[in-house]
Amino acid sequence: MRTQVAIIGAGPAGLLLGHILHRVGIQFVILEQKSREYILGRIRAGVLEQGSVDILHELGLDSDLAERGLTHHGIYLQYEGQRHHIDFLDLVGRTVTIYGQQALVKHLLAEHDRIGSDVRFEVDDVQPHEVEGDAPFVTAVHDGEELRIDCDFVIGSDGYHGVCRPAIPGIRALERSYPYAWLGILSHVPPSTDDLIYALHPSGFAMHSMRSLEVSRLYLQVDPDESIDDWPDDRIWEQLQLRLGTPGWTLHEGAISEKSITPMRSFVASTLEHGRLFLAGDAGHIVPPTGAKGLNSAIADVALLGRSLVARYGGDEGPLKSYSRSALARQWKVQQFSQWMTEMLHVHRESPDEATRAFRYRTQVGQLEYTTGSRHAQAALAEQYAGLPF
Ligand code: RFL
Ligand code: PHB
Repeated sequence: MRTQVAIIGAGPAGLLLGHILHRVGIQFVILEQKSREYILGRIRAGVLEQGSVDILHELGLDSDLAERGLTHHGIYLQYEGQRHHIDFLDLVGRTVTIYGQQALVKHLLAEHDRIGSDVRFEVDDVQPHEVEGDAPFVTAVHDGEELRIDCDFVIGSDGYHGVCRPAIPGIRALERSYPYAWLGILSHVPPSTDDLIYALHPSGFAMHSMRSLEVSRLYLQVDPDESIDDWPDDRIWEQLQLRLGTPGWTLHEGAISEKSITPMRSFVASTLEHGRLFLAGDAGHIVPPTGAKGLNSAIADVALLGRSLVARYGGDEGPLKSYSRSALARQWKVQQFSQWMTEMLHVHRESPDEATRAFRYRTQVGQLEYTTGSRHAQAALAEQYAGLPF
């Protein structure tokens, strides 16, 4: 078969790119390794930058978001048992929206069903070929049959573990891992806070997020080699109470419906382009979740890549030629913000020396005191959290 753009991966990046192309009549096929049920069940990000919300609105993909998304004017930073509000709206005139990635994927997929897009699930052995030339193609196995899709462009929106990045000869990665992980839970209890709380505590980082006015999402810093089996519900709540507690405030507990441990990593590929193959989203870069930037970076990439492909079909090659450079330039700013938030808020236990660990902790408190005490520092945080321009 033949199409114009072969999209590999039906995460938020691939699904959104399909909609951008559909709007201008560019043909595409989306090939996804997992089942529809699997991708609809995946619980991940929860915060949309204002730019992400604006793009979904422009594309007419925000009906569910407008109904169920929760607009937040800021976040709380907590340390030494005190909670400080950072008011994004007041500082930079922007907001963020709490809307689960799971809900976004569900909506994008439902819209693909409505417009009759060719989205194929449970596709195995996907491989891009001849992307250096003018006639690339993708091979795969679907329903026991070998598939060959001839196309103009191949898009690798296949996440961190995908096949497209390794298909680029000589590609390098700049990366670092962190000596801690996040234990995340979903609980059927109304959030105990209006805005998200990010807390530094001597026992480790904790955070209170939400999915709706009925469902809370909470996270705890744990060691990366810990097993979820060592975290019965009672222990999770006890640590959340300890790390998030402030005088006169109550953290409401509820039934836990999901819990998992996620390692933390920063990763940027040296290029997002090889001939007619382009990478977008987690396929090209990963951030630790503390700045809430992974999903938003995927959306920023496809907004740029979509526009660039539209320009290319209109006869202008320029934007596509500069896609990798432009997307990576934005991504490095996002990387430094995510690393900064992560290191400021997590307890660093790796040094064997107690005095070094104590010094590190006190400088983090100093950094938080500066950040919450200076309007300039608050504005810098607000500007980056609410999102750099696309
Ligand atoms: P995805 O979502 O990983 O989708 C890639 C898709 O490609 C498929 N795939 C293949 N398909 C065909 N053939 C192959 N060989 C394939 N290999 C893989 C996969 O099955 C999958 O369906 O990447 P995408 O679209 O780039 O989207 C990126 C986001 O999912 C990710 O950055 C965020 O979830 C990160 N993240 C957060 N980002 C935020 O912006 N705000 C947050 O608050 C936030 N919180 C989080 C997060 C990620 C988390 N985890 C679990 C990693 C919280 C957590 C706990
Ligand atoms: C979430 O709601 O899952 C969430 C919110 C903010 C983050 C990370 C995750 O920084």
